[in-house]
Amino acid sequence: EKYFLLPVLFSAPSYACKRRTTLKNHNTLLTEALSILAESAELNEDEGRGVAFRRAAAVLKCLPKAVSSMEQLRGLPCLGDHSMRVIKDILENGASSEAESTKQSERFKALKVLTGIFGVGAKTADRWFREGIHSLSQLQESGHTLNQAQQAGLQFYDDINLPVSKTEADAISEIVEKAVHAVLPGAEITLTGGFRRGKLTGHDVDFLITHPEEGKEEGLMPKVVSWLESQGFLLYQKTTRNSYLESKDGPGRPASNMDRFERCLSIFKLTKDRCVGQKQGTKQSATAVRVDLVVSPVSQFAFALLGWTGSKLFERELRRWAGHEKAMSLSSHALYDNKQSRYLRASSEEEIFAHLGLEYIPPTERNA
Ligand code: DCP
Ligand code: MG
Repeated sequence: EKYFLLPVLFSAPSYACKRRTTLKNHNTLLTEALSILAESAELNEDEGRGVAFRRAAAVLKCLPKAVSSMEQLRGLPCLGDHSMRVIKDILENGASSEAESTKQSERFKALKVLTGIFGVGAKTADRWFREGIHSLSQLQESGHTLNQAQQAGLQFYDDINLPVSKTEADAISEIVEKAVHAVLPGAEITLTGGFRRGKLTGHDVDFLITHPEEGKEEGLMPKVVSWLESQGFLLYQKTTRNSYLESKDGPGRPASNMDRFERCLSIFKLTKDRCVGQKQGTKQSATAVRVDLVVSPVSQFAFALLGWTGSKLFERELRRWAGHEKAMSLSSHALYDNKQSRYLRASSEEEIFAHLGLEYIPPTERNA
């Protein structure tokens, strides 16, 4: 008698918002290569190609085991010809030649360095690159006038490009709570973004602030910012006011995924006690940390929380599901049912998933 080992066949729903994606990734070699190609596409402002690689990487992230052969992938969604070639290359040769050459290309390296400056996006980086600016020193010598954000981005470049740890995020949380409670007792602060999904590091720290009494949150941000400034916690900040009511988004067309909350993009100064050894005692050192503060009225809080928890792909897929499968428009402010021509209220993330006809996925499983 002969026994044949059948390969484990994988399957997964094609919408990332229907999958449970924890931080345990059994296919990092594959997903890292696909992420490089996604990043490169995004830096080249090829959004479609970027999303295709992100979707492919996300499908592999949710698999319960490492992929060992191409046959196992039959039947998996979101894996296009290009992604399949990349995966095949890695399974056969241990690495993707395309991802490797991308990583080493002058353009990719330069665009990474330049977009590493807070306030510099793909467009600006590409323009500078074509002018022959490939490094920070070349940028400084170029005599380009930088805006305030970019100047701060350059000044704190090294700190900002270091990952933020959970410990640092917790320290920032304490400061933000102190600031918010000093100016509005009863206000509530929630850590969102990657840290809410259980990540141990992030590129920034994201907070959502609200007050249980609707309207009490109005005018909060400038007060919080003043308090933080007076205590010397801010190295940079730019506040944009709430523009939801005057926006043209309206029913059926909150197409833009940019939300319109009162938002503060900032750079915090975080001082930490660093043990330098028993003899020398403790020394104080400081680091710069990117922090995003968002204020939401409590009536929109559940939508804001869902929208700011991510991951970016999970959010995109939620909106795609809502629009394509349910004829609904989901934003970080509201959910509109196009068939019933009305807004659907929700006071928790669970209710929003239910409105969308989706099984509830907790934050730690939204790491698509
Ligand atoms: N987001 C949004 N609109 C924006 C910016 C962000 O809806 N204009 C959402 C999507 C993100 C989440 O907020 O998932 C947080 O944004 P980040 O860029 O900070 O992403 P993460 O926190 O997931 O990643 P990181 O850990 O690198 O900070
Ligand atoms: Mg974040």
